[in-house]
Amino acid sequence: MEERMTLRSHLDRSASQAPQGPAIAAVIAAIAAAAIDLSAVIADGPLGGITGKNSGVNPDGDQQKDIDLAADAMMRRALRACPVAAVLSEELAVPELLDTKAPLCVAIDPLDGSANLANNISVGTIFSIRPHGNDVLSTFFEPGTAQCAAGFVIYGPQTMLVLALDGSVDVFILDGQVHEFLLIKQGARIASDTLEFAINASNRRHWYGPVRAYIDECLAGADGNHGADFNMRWIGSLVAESLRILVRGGVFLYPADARPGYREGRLRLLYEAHPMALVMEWAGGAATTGRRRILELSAKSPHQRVPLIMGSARAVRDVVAIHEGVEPMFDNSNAPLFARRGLFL
Ligand code: FBP
Repeated sequence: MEERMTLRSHLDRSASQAPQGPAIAAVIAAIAAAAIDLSAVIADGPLGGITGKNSGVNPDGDQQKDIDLAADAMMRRALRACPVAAVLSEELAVPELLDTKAPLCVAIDPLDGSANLANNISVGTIFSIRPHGNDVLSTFFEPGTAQCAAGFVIYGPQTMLVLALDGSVDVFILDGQVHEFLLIKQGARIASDTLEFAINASNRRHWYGPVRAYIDECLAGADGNHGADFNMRWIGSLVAESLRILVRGGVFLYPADARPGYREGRLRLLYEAHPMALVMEWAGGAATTGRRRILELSAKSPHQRVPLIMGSARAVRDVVAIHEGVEPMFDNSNAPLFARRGLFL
């Protein structure tokens, strides 16, 4: 079998280029090592003592499970040994200060979508790395364009790492025999056209006009302005939706809606939307609130929520056009239902 590049050698190569390259590489390597351990804990599930029971409430009011707390402890322990000034975790009210002279700050969702584990559905770790600015808090409050690297690990049928670094999105798979991530796709590109959308349609009655109009057009399919039928997916796991978009295109929407607590959407800017937006853009896709590019947004509080619409560039452009009151182009009627590619092609 052809020899694949390890994450370590990939990082060694890219580290030589960026000014903070070695520090960034150290952080990614530490997150990857913790993810390998976490993937074993997740795979063992109840056999390893994970009950899936609620253990408390996080600073944002979400239920925490024992596995959320275990994942948080593993990731933060790994980051303490890195050149990191502060880490903001979904499970912490405020960033944890580490070595305040260190060059990087990290925002992390240690285990996104843990409610899915009861059904054996893929979950993930999402991370965002940025250079340490004047002080810790203002670093986290810089726009998403300040990120120097980001990505996510998906714990599914295979454990994979999707890494946005040096302007490229690369995908690695965990080789469980040797406990290493191996490169399987360099320079992943998202199909610009798509006939697949993902949204939690049970919230339709709460959506605002533009999102409803866009989804109604998708549902009208061949009878509507698109002139082609759409397919729909909703996994309820951000990492799984994001990987699917990378592999075969698509558009994902978690918009703001009229429910109490959802007026700014559901997903968190610093450790969900910003890192996913970097992955999307560097892979040729796009990410918006519907009105503003996600990467241009700055958080005003650590756990700020944001509407997130991301994926294939032309689909995102159409959603933005509807928000702006402009007639969308819907010129994707020749798009294949799924882009004819996979990670290995
Ligand atoms: P947590 O951050 O609370 O784990 O939730 C995030 C998430 O699971 C995303 O992965 C997913 O896109 C979304 O919630 C699903 O939300 P809903 O249940 O409202 O469809």
